[in-house]
Parts: sequence; structure tokens; C-alpha cells
Amino acid sequence: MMKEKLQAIREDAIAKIEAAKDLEALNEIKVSILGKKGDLTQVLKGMKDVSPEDRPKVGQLVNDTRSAIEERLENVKRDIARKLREEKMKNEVIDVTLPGRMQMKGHRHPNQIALEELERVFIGMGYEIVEGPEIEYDHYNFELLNIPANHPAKDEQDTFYITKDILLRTQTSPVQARVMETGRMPIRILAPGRVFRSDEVDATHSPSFHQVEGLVVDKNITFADLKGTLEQFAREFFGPDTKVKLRPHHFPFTEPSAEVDVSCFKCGGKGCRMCKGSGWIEILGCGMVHPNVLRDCGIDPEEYSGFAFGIGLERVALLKYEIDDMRLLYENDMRFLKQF
Ligand code: 2NM
Repeated sequence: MMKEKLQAIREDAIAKIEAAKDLEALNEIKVSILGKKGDLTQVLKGMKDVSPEDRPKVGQLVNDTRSAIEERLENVKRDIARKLREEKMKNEVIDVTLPGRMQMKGHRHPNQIALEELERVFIGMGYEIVEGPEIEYDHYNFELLNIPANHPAKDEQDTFYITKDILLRTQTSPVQARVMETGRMPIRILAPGRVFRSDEVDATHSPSFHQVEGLVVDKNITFADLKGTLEQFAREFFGPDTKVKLRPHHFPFTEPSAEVDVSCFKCGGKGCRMCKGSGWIEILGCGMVHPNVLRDCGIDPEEYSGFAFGIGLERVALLKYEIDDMRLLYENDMRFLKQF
């Protein structure tokens, strides 16, 4: 009785499985036979009516039927999947002659290119690159640099204060003050980094820009060393025929102080749009480190002397690439940045 029923289920199942056209149909068949309310499961429920001595045999028969159906299900499923894949491949034509997709590649920002070029020149002269905090104490940013409490640079209109004593550095000189304070001699360092001044944004100003400051301190350092260094720098950075001109100036942290022009690298000094007809381009500020600065940083100004200079990184980058507006350096417009 059971045996015939199982045989019938098996034959019916296999016929249905062979006729299935897709995976959904196959799944429906599976549920209708092996599922909770499926044909085979119904038969199992009748097991309680089978005599105990026949049960093992009938049980074995049910299991065999189940495996046979499962095996057939798997085989047909595999066949259908393979057919589907073959059909898909036939329809998918790959045009190997199509051009490849453009890869977006990042590259250095004009500021970074100018910085690495500056660093290369000064590393070549034996300088060490040092960095320091962008948030500074008034002590390092102003006091140690001979900038007294009543100096206009300390005005809240020019400097971003966090507290009365803590501020965003307005120059990278505090990095140099920190190095001088260690007392390790001699000093030959370049301090590049971000600085902050409360300026309105325009073509040549931004509240956050970058400076590269240099400092040399040793015995017998003279103004001639400063001048020679600047000449070497100008020739390496702007070209071998570049001339250097110093004009007297004033900085609180240096004495004497000077502003430095280089002969126009565009017209060679004849006068053009680049140098506004003058033949010269202002490039940096410099001077001999003020004795007060040396003394306050713990260096004996009778024994040691030094020179320092400060270069505006954006200014150099704008000149190098003949860009006429500093704001372009910060907007990160890919159409602009791609050009460098
Ligand atoms: C400048 C111009 C002149 C300068 C001075 C110092 C220090 F820390 F040694 F006193 N560092 N940098 C300096 C001197 C910076 O920027 C236009």
C-alpha cells in the first residue's frame, strides 16, 4: 500500500521536475512534494498506521524516495542555471575596441609643488625642515620675538585669539623660537607651515596662508652670509641669471631688516606686466636676528649671531605659475588644479 503510494509520488515528482521550465517552477514543485504540506510529508504522517515490524523498511523506502527526488531536483536546477548562463553570455557582446575609462589621478597642489621646490633648495644648503603647532602661546608667537604688548600686530583685528594667552600663530617664527630655546647649536632650519591672520579675502590675502621661514644661528654669522644665502636661493629657484636687491625695512624680530626683490624672471629686468614695469619682484623679508630675540630664547648674543627670513608660500606659487588670484589656490576647482 505504502510502497505503491511512494512509487506514484516518485514518478509524479520526476515527471513534473523534468517538465519544469525555470527555477521558480522548480521551487514550487519542491515545496509541493517535500514541503511541510507536501505529498511526501503527508505519507510520513501515515507511518503511525504501519505495523512496527514493517516500519524500518517503509522508513527506508521514504528516505530513498526523498533522496531520489532531491537528486533529480538538483540536477535539473543545475541544467537550468547553465542554460540561463549560456543564453546570457550569448546576448552579452563585449566590444574590446571601446576606449578605456578615464582614471582620475590625484596630484600635488601648486602650493605643495612650490613648497617641495623651496625645501629642495634649502636642504641642498644643509637646512633641516622643522614643524610646530598651529595653535601657539602668545609667549612664543610674540613675546620671545621682541613684539611688545602694545605692538599693532597683536591687535585683535590682526590676530585670532583663543584665550588671552593662546592664539593661532601669525607666522612660523614661534617654531624657530622653540628650536633656539633648546640651546642646541648651531641652528640651520626651515620652518614651513600654515599661519593665520584676520585678513579680508581678496586676490592677495587670506585669513589662512602658508609661510616658509628660515633661521641660521652660529658663531660669526654676518649679513654677508644672509646675502649669499639669498643669492644662492634666488639663482636655484628662479634661474641662474637672477639678481637680488635688498631694501631697508623694519621687523621687530630682526635688526637690521630688509625686504628682498629678485630681478623679474619673466622679462629679465627690462620691465613687463609680471613685474609691473619695474623689472623687480618682491619675494621675501629678512634680517639679522635681534639680540633681544636671541637673549630671550637663551642664546648669548655676544657669542652667537644669526639671520632669518620669511617667504610667503602662496606668493611664490602664484608667481611661479603666473596665477593672478590667490583664491584660486583654495577653491579646489579641478578644472584649475588639473593644469599644474
Ligand atoms: C620674516 C622676516 C624677517 C624671522 C625671524 C625669525 C626668528 F624666529 F628667528 F626670530 N624667524 N623668522 C623673520 C625675519 C621672518 O618674515 C617676513
